[in-house]
Amino acid sequence: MTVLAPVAAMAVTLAACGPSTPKITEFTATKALIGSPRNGVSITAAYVTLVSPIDDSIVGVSSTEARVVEMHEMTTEGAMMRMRRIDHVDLSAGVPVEFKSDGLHLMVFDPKPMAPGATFPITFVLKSGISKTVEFAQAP
Ligand SMILES: [Cu+2]
Repeated sequence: MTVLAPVAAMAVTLAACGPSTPKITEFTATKALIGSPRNGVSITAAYVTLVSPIDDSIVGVSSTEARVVEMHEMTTEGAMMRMRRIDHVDLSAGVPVEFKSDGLHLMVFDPKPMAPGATFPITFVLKSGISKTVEFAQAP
């Protein structure tokens, strides 16, 4: 009976090394959320936290489900909040970069309608050549 325990432990170890384990050169994405566009509104914002294992730079964002996706930066000038489009975002190895409502964010233009509970794909292209599609959940 005692031989069963090591076998079970090995099965758990193997499961942890399964195909879902990210490659070392891939960035990780957490807290990926997109706002649901309201009726008649053709723009929405998306937020995510990215961590790259290497120094890299985001040089492109796009979605098969939207006409255009842009990276924007929010700045405060006096009492005015302004946002401007930026063409790249640098990633330092291991340092989280947050796209959030009061800083860097993603603007999604003309998104296709989202079914309830469906995720929304946004593809990030990095300077290193890595590209990855992140599935964004609909914000509550
Ligand atoms: Cu914006």
